[in-house]
Amino acid sequence: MILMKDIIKEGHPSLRMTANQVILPASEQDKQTLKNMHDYVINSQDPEIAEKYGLRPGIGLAAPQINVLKRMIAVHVTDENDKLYSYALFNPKIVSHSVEKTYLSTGEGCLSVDRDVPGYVPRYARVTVKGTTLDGKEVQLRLKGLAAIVFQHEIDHLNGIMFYDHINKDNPFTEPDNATPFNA
Ligand code: UDB
Ligand code: ZN
Repeated sequence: MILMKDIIKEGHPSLRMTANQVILPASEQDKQTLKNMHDYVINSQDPEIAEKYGLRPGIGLAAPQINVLKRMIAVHVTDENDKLYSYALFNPKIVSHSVEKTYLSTGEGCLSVDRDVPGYVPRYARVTVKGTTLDGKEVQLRLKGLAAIVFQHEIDHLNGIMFYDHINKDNPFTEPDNATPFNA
């Protein structure tokens, strides 16, 4: 089981490294790691489990955050229509995206960052993500809103990118061009 002590924090060099492709079919060890990541995002959103184990509720997690430099992400998030996006993916990749952008009106945080970093984080409003599931099936997901934002945040971690890298340094609350806010 993944606990808070397993999640590395900003300043750790692994968060700035590019993660490696997972060789498919995935090894049992890689599958177990990805399952544990998926369990974390699910369990951490259960108030009783979160309280018992001291978990910070997370909607996404990328393997580099547990110091595993492999291209694996887990997401468990409900969109504004109560549709659940619960995925554990090997080698996720954005294969296309909208011109239109979005940003979380509240700004972003990160399980690996223990401070508030104010500002808008420009994201694509819609993305198509391809990846391979724990069952070895290739999937293509069309995402918008919060689900699109989470996948972009997690895939950034695979490339050593932190959310605040995208914040405008002169004016953190500059509205990105072509953007509609996402109101959480
Ligand atoms: C999160 N959760 O899990 F808009 F219902 C964040 C933390 C860092 C605040 C725990 C979050 O943004 N929850 C949320 C947002 C909403 C509506 C709602 C719940 N992450 C995951 C992470 O750090 N992965 O690496 C950060 C998010 C920022 C934008 C997407 C992921
Ligand atoms: Zn993060």
